[in-house]
Amino acid sequence: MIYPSKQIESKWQKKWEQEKVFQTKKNSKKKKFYVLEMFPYPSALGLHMGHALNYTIGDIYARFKRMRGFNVLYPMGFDALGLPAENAAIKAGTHPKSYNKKAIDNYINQMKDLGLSYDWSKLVSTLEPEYYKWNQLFFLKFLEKGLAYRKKSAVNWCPKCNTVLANEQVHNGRCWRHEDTEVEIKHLEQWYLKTTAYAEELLEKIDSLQWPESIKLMQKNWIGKSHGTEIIFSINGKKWPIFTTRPDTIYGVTFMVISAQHPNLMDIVTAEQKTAVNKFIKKIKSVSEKELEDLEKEGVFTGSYAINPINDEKIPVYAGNFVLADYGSGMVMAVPAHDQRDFEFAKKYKIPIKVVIQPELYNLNVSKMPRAYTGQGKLINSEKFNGLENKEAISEITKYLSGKKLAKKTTQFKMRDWLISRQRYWGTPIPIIYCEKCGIVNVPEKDLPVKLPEKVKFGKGNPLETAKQWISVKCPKCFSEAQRETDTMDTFVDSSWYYMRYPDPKNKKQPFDKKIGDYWLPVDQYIGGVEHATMHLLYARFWTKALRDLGYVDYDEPFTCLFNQGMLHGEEGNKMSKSIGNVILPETVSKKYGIDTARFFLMSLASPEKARNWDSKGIEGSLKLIKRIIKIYKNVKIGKTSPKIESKLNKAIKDITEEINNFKYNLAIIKIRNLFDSIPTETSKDVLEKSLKLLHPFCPHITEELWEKLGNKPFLTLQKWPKYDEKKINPEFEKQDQLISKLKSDIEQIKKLTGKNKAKIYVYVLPNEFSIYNEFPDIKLFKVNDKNKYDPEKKSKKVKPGKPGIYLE
Ligand code: ANZ
Ligand code: ZN
Ligand code: ZN
Repeated sequence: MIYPSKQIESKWQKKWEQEKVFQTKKNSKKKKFYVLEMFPYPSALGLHMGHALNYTIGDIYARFKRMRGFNVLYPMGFDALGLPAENAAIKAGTHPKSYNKKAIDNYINQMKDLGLSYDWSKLVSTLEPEYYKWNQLFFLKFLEKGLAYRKKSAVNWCPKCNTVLANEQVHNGRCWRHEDTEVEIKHLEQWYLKTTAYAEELLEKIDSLQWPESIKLMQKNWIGKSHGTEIIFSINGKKWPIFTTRPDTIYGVTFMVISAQHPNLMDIVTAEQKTAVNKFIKKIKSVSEKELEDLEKEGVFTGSYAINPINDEKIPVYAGNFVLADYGSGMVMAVPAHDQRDFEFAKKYKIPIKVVIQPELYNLNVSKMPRAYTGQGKLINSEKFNGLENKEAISEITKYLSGKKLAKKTTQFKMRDWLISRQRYWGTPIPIIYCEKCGIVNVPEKDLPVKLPEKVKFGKGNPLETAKQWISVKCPKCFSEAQRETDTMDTFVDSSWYYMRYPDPKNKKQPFDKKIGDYWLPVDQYIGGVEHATMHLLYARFWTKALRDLGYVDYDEPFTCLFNQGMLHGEEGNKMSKSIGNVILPETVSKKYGIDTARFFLMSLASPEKARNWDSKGIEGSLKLIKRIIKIYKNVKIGKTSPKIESKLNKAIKDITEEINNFKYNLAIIKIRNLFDSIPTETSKDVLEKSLKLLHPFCPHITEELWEKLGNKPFLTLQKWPKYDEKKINPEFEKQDQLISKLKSDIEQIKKLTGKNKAKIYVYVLPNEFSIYNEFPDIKLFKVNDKNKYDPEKKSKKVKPGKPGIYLE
């Protein structure tokens, strides 16, 4: 038996629940604080220790903020729609709904066992029609505002997911869920949300967020604002604008490339080239912007020529695989001497290369160039612009062409609109009806929610297409027979606003009450993994701005502060996974050590943002400490306090407060250990109580128990966080303390190096330092001038102030 952990844990979990301790109060005078972890999608596998780590990080923060006097909202919910659930259900031979409900119940029980202080009355589960109804309402509102639309274009298709994907969900040409699966291109008519309408604001406001710099940078790059010039070339008498960031190279253009996926490509393909172009289009795959660098550049001549507006030169136009159809105008002016992609293309198809930028220190020789020259220099072969520094030439040439109405300055964004159609069952039905007479008709708001039909056939294609009764519906406009849209919404729609629903989760009339929403939001502290940098976090920011402009919310950004927790890996350093067999389950650990021990241990392993490996031996150390604390509180004599422990306690309060606030939990843990280790056999109730409060966020159950044992009424978790008194902190004690920790770690070090784990330890100190080390446990202490000391290796000879000698035998 370790200590009666199970008994203590269930006792306090029950009490917290019965007395609704964690329910957020209405009309509180306290300042609000909203702590949130990214909600999970429920899986039958349940939570493993990695999840426990994530939620414990949030729970510690929520408990801390509550004790610090904030009105805390700390809710939990489930991202229950979506493909993983659908696939898992198919595999398990059950319906996604029952599969999910079961998984959710299990998650809730597991979360309660972890001692997480959620306000369960705020639970949100996205599979409920009462939730996804509002997805549908927002969609209709977006349609009205022009923020949702339907278009046909080349889209990314994952053959494993059997559905299209958004750009953000394609990572290096592969599906974000299937790293081994290359996406394919299909030309489909799909629903989009106009995220690009907010590109400028999404970019601009990043700087105002207290997020990790790396995530901010990823978002900036994803949005990808580029300043450049639009220059008009003409092809067969028609105007064709192109986007370039390098108008200074315009005299070096020796060919043009139009995207092979360009919707108007065929307009410029001549009769002779049609067969060749068609063959080429069939052959190539679409690529994402990131891959363009590595791609083998390929193309085919269209048969047409473009006229360069600067000198009326006639240049061939190719269709190519390395030009994106939906960036700029989908066509580029190619300058092989100064652009690597163009260079590779020119070499392959033996197109002339013309140098127009000369570096300062040497001359470029076209026939010997191993690659494009992309650096700075002076213009050559550029008529009246010769001799200009190329940076100057950018604006000079833009100005010159602008004067002739052949160019203008513009900006371009890399970000694309969000493709939200999915050809899958387990999602929010898109509230649209297709009528032969009226065309595309919105489902009237009063008919929402459009509920998912329960009876469908899973197997090939979109299961919703098998729900014939559900599909056929009367047109709301003309009442003739019509058909429902069978695409469902991307699940990232659900997670784009779930955090707005938590404060008012049962509202039947609206997605949420505006007043309640504006009180609680934005989320003050959001906690989650980095994998959502350009998916969820971008979509949620878009959603917030769109809802603001629709009058639903008053704030601009959903998540003020963001914390990215590190991953917990298996003992051997691999990602926890069932197939490797290295999954650590909280139930197992908790049975063996108690959940407080596990929580304490997880936090001591590393700084919360760092990755860490599970360590089945290390946890013993945490258990020892918990048991020691229990023993201290059992045996302690309540009486006088001493200046030494007061100093220690006040310093600990000061440091730990700061450290928890900054997510330096591992540092706080070191101080906590230290504090409990120095509690003397007799001390004041105040010292004992304050120390418990500092430990509470990490070990909530055992601290409640000891709080009660001290003769207090529950609940410790509702007590005020202790304040420190600077005057009581004595630097002299602090220094002594450091010396003792130093000695402790030195001894550990020597034990490690010599492998002498159970050795007797002899320590030699200067006479005036004797009293500092006097209470150090389990050592034999000598003054260096002690004639009778045992010192076979003469370790006492090297002793210096603050540096004791150590001998292990
Ligand atoms: C001529 C040129 C010469 C270019 C040179 C670059 C270097 P960013 O900074 O990413 O915006 N470009 C334009 N539209 C494109 C498309 N749809 N697909 C692929 N590439 C495209 O890059 C802008 C540059 O990317 C543009 O400037 C254009 O090539 C190319 F020495 O024009 B440049
Ligand atoms: Zn996939
Ligand atoms: Zn109709």
